[in-house]
Amino acid sequence: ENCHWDNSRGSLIVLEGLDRSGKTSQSNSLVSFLKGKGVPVEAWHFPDRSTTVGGMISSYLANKSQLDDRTIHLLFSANRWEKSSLMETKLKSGVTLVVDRYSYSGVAFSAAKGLDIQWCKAPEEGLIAPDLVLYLDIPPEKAAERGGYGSERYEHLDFQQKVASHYTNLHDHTWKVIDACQPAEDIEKQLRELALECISSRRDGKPLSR
Ligand code: DGP
Ligand code: NA
Ligand code: NA
Repeated sequence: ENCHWDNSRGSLIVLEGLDRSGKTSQSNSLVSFLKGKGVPVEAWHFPDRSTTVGGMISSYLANKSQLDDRTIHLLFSANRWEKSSLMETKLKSGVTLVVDRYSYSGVAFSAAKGLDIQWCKAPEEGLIAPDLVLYLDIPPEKAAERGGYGSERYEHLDFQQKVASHYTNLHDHTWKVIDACQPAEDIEKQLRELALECISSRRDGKPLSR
């Protein structure tokens, strides 16, 4: 039975995890499920490679350009900022956004290069805060076994191990940690329940926070 989702803002639901944690297929599956329930919802993904800034990020990830660590950090952040007013408009109009990666990726991946964590967090301050972060937890070694990494810059086991250790320091009250080594259907089921619970509780009118 579909619920009535009107009169409430949308939820900002973020999926995080290492490369090859299954995030992208899980977020697509979650969005299809929510659409089927009548929830106004869109799938988003950062980095958004379709913008000018996103093109620079994409070229960097493909090793086609070199940028210093702080420069690329700020570009990833700018890529979230350039979408933030659209994000706000969508959420306020009642659309739930399921976002594959957000500020936590920004901090975990740059901190893995040795950059200071507070410095990494600073440009993220003021972005819209997620209502729910679904962390797909997988040991880096297991992720590496999953058909191997692609050829992008960060897709190496030693780097992913560092990213994993930084992610564990970023958990806050909005996080739910899901064991990503479970069968895909079990993960799907848990994500669906958590997302529906989050969306229903938005009807209490909790405002967006930063
Ligand atoms: P994806 O398109 O989700 O596969 O992400 C591309 C790669 O970029 C992936 O290795 C994760 C990494 N990444 C995503 N967001 C950020 C960010 O904000 N900062 C940094 N340094 N890396 C990021
Ligand atoms: Na990737
Ligand atoms: Na991905």
